[in-house]
Amino acid sequence: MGLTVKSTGLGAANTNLVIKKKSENDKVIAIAGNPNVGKSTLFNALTGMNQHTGNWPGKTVANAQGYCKTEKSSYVMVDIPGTYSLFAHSPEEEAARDFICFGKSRAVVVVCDAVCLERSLNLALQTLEITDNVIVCVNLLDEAKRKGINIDLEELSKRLGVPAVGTVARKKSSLTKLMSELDNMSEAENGKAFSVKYPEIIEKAVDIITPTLKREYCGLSDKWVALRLLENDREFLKSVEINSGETVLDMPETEKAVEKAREYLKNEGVYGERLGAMIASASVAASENICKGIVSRTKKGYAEADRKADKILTGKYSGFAVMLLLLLLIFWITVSGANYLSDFLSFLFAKLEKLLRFALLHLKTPNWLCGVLADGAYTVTSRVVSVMLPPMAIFFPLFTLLEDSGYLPRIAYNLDKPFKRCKSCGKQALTMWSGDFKVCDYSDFTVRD
Ligand SMILES: Nc1nc2c(ncn2[C@@H]2O[C@H](COP(=O)(O)OP(=O)(O)OP(=O)(O)O)[C@@H](O)[C@H]2O)c(=O)[nH]1
Ligand SMILES: [Mg+2]
Repeated sequence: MGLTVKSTGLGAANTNLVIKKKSENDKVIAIAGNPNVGKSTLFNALTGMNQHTGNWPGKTVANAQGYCKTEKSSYVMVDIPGTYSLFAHSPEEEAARDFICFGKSRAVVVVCDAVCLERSLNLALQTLEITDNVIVCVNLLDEAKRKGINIDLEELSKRLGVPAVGTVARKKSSLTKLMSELDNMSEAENGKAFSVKYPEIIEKAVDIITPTLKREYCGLSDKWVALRLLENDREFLKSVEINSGETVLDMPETEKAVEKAREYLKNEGVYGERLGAMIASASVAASENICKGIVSRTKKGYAEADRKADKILTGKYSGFAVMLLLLLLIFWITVSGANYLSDFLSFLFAKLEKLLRFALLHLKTPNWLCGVLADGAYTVTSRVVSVMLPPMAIFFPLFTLLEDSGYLPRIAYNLDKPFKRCKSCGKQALTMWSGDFKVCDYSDFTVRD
C-alpha cells in the first residue's frame, strides 16, 4: 500500500487527467469497477506502478495513468475511482463516470468481484450502454474459490456478448488472458453486446426522444442520452456540454420531445424518484438474471456464516460495541507496547552513545565536533527513533491485520451515518485513523504489498 502526499494531499481530488501517450499507437484502456474490487492492484501489476491499494473502499479518488506493453500493442492504462453505477453521487464517482463516458478510451476493463458478481455486474451492464468495447474482468477468483463460489466465465461471456476473463490481480501470471483479450479487441464495435431492457413505458418514452437527437454526443448512445434527459440529470448533461461542446437541450425538437415523453410517463404514474428507481432497478434485475445458472456455490453455509458475523459486526448496537472495544484494545496495545519498546530502544541507544563518545575521545575529536556528532545528531536521532518507531511498528501491523480480515469496510459502514451528519462519509474514518500517525510525512510508506 503506498499512501503518498500525492494520493492523500490537497491535489488528491483533482480529476483532470491529461492522457500522455508515449507513442501515437498507444491505446487508452480504462480500468473501472466497484470500490475495493482490485482495480488499483490490477493497474499496479500491469504497469509496475504503486497506486494506493488497501482493503477498504474509496482509496482511489482521482484518475491515474500508467503504461504497459504486450508483444502486439502498447497501452496507457487508466486507474479510475471505484463506483457502483454511472449515476454519480460524489466527486470520485463523477470522475469515474466522466472518464468512462468521455475519456475516449479504446476499451473499458470492468473489474468485478467474483464473490458478489451480481452486484458488480451492474456497472458492467451500464458501461455496455455506453460502449461495446468492454472486457469483464472477474477478479478475486481466489477469494471466491475459498468461499466455494464457482463462475462459468464462458457462459458469462456468451450472455454478455463481450469477453469475460477471470483474474487474481495479486498474481501477475493470471493476467495473461486479460492482456490477450485486449490485444484481440477489434477497432469496430462488436454490435452483439448485451443491452438492458427497461420497462416498456420507459422504452416508449425513450423512443419519443431518440429520433430528435441528431448530434454526436461524444459517441454516447442515443438511448443513454435520452434516459439522462428523462431523468433531468443536470450534472451529466453539463459534462456532455463540456466534453462535446454541444448543448443537448438547445434543439427545440429535443426540448419538445423530452416534455412529451415526461408527460406520457406522468400520465402512467412514473415521475420523480420512481422514474430513477425504475431505470436503476432494470440493470440490477438484468445482472441478477445473467448470474442465474452462472454462479454456483459448493459451500452452502459460507454465505450464512458471513451474514451472521455481519449482523454482529455491523448491527445497530453490537456493531458500535465491538468497534469501540476493538479500537480501544488496539490503542491500548499500541500505547503500552510502545512504552516497553521505547524503553528498550532508549537503553540500547544510551549504550551505543557511550561507545560513540568513547570512540570520538579515542580519535581525539575536537570538542565542537563531539558536540555536533554526539550531543546533536546522535542524541536527536536516537530520541526521535525511540519515541516514534515503536507505536508505528505496533499500530500498522495491527491495522493491516484488521484490513486483511475485512473489518475496515465494516468500520466505514458503521460510521457512515454519524460522519454524514458532519458532511463527510464513513470511509473518512479510516484515513483519519491512519492519519493520526501522520502518514503523509512518509511519502511512500509501505504497509503491505
Ligand atoms: N485475495 C485477493 N485479494 C485481492 C485481489 N485483488 C486485489 N486484492 C486485494 O483487495 C484489496 C482492494 O484492492 P484495491 O486494488 O485497492 O481495490 P480498488 O478497486 O482499487 O479499490 P478503490 O480504489 O478503493 O475503489 C487490497 O487489499 C488488495 O490487495 C485478488 O485477486 N485476490
Ligand atoms: Mg483503487
